[in-house]
Order: sequence, then C-alpha cells, then structure tokens
Amino acid sequence: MRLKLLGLLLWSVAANALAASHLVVEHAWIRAAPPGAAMLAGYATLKNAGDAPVVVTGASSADFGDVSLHESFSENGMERMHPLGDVTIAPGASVVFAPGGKHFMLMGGKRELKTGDAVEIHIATKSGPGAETEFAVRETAP
Ligand SMILES: [Cu+2]
Repeated sequence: MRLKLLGLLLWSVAANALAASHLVVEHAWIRAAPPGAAMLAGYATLKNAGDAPVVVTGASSADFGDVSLHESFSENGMERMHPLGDVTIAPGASVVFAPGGKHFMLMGGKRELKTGDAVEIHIATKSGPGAETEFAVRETAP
C-alpha cells in the first residue's frame, strides 16, 4: 500500500514537471535599432503545449541589464506602456507578443546588436525550467 502511494506521488511529480516544461516559443525576434538605442523591444509567440496552465513570471538575458514584460497602449492619442504582471497561458493557448501590444522590454544593452545577430533570452515560469530562446535581430517581423 505504502509503495503504491509512493509510486503515485512520484508519477504526479513527474507529470507536473512535464506539464510545466511545455512552453514553446516561436517567431522570436528583436527589432533592430540604431547604435546606442537606450532600449530595444523583443517579440514572440508563447505557446502552452502542455496540459496545465503555464505562468510566465519574467525574463532575463546575459546581453541586457534588465528585461521586463511590457504592454503598449494608447491614452489620449499618446503611445504608452506599462509593465505586465504574470502572464498565464491556458493549456493549448498562445499569447502573442507583437508590435503595438505585449513586448519584452530590453534595457541596459551590454553589446552592440545589428541585424542578423542572435540574443539568448530566458523566459521564466512559475514552475519548471521556463524556456531558453534565441531571438533574432531583424528589421521586420519574421
Ligand atoms: Cu516597453
């Protein structure tokens, strides 16, 4: 009986780990900017390919001092943005980070980036390892 319970417990731990690791990131890119730009914006489609909700809590990169999740909106005709809290993605659903909406705000750049370069960004999730993703520096969306 005790062994059976332990087996069930281990199975459930493994299942949770699997579910949490099913964040799939596609079309990841950073908009190229003139040299010395104070901030850059990154975009991607975040897909939950698992069967449990994925909660994205933030992002980081060795190439930037600060990476945060932002959302753009317009107010009185002005383009503004505010930080996003946790982003919850339901099983099977996707959240699109795209120009004019959600984006990864990249500040404190540590090296000059030009079109064709790649930047590793780690997307952190509440449980599981999150996703290590290569963002391509481009002029336009892929
Ligand atoms: Cu922003």
